[in-house]
Amino acid sequence: MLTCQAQNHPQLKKQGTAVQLTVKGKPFLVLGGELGNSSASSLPYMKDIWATVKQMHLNTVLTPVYWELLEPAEGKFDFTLVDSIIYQARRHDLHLVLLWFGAWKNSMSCYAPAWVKKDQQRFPRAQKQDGSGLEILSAFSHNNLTADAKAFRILMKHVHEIDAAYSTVIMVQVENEIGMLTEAREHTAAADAAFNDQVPAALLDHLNKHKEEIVPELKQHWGANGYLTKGTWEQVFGKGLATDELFQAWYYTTYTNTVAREGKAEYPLPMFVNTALNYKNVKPGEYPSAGPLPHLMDIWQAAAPAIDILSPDFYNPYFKHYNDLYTRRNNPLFIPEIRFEPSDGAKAFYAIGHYNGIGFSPFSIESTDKPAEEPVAKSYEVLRQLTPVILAYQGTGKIDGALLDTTNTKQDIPAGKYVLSVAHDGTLGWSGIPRAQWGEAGGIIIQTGEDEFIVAGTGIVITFATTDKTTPIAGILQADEGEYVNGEWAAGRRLNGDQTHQGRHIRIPMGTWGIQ
Ligand code: N0T
Repeated sequence: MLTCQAQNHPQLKKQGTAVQLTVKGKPFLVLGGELGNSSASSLPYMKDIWATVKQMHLNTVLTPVYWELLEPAEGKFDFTLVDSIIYQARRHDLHLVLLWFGAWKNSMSCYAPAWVKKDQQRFPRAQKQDGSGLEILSAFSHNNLTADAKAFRILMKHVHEIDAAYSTVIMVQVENEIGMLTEAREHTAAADAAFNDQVPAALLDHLNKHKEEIVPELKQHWGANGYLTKGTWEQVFGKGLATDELFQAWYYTTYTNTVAREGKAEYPLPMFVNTALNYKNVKPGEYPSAGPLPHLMDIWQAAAPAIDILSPDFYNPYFKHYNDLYTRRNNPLFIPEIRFEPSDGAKAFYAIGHYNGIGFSPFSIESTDKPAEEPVAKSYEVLRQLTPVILAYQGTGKIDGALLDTTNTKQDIPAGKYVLSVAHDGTLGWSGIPRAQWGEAGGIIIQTGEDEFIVAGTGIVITFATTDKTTPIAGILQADEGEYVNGEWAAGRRLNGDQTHQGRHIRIPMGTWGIQ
């Protein structure tokens, strides 16, 4: 039975067009929140946080594991913090996603232990073109890689020992927001030598093999009319910052893959990397470059088979835009960070319903005085009830999400012989709330039968049209509000009259959350 247990660790599995996380053999939806960077370094500080996140209906906490505190002296590991966090999470019936703050944290190497930071000969830093050093460990150093990967491997071995039977820990993030600054690539002697060397055949082979599918932003880089043939980086991809970034990406990726692979050798949990998204009109080097950015997805996929997911961190408002980009190339959507703000409530529905998202997680989730009042908490309560249904339908084409705001007020969702038109509740003009204060509305729509739908969310109004030319209108036969109790539908009021605008629509008003 040992092998049986070994195969029962959390893993990613395909269901239709979706990829789902399974925990203890069953699909799992991450209703998460990430702790502030320094919170998990102090057990007294953590004390009240568990109650806060429970009030917000989280089922998973994303927590850093700090290399400097895990391995304060070389080869001497201190598991006190990791153990306590795991035991406390378990006691609160919460899962954990561990974030390995190893060699890189938001480009920098601030979480490297003192014995690494102090020995720059043995653990070299990245250098700029003028030879000055950066507070960034070089990706071209075997010593850096070995030290980082070894610590990570020992962490995963330990997590396996204390947690494989419980699956408290369900996924692991490798490093954090990897990205080169303030130049597009490193200029150490080792980096320069690699740059003037041949482009690795593995990369050329991968790009040639996937020529038709690779993302257009990468393809445009060399035209991609013909096949790539061998040469140095500049011979193959041309001279310029874009090539510098691509080169650096390959080496970040191979490095990160080795760290992940070492960890998986002890305990093969699903592993992901997260991304500091760049913004328009900045050059490589000016934004954290060479990380798992949308234009570099193919590089990361080519070099990092041990990384299962490339994740976006949202600190910009372009939610649909970046989710569309990150769901290319068969990449599953997991959002480990999004700025903690009221719109998260609506966005959680959309990520999970529209993109078959594995999970959602506002950053610094403990930063609230009124946890139960947070929009995301209210959405999580609805999503918690609906989880079995959502998981059963993800990947089947019968689930979708809506995300609406003051400029994007209506979304049509085709569903069999119907078209559901989901509009922002503000468009009715019934609430008296000025347009500027509408806020985001969002929901999930699941078609559970030819003529039956479950809708859940906040601030949405749904009308129905028919695509069947022989019936002039689609009306509402029956509308019930209710909740799911242990996965079973428990109907509340039969909604009719004013609640359906006398049979014209289904409505979950702004400022309320519900399931119908
Ligand atoms: C995130 C977080 C934490 C145009 C920032 C976001 C977390 C890291 N970095 O609080 O540091 O560990 O992953 C960087 C996004 C910059 C905002 C750019 C606005």
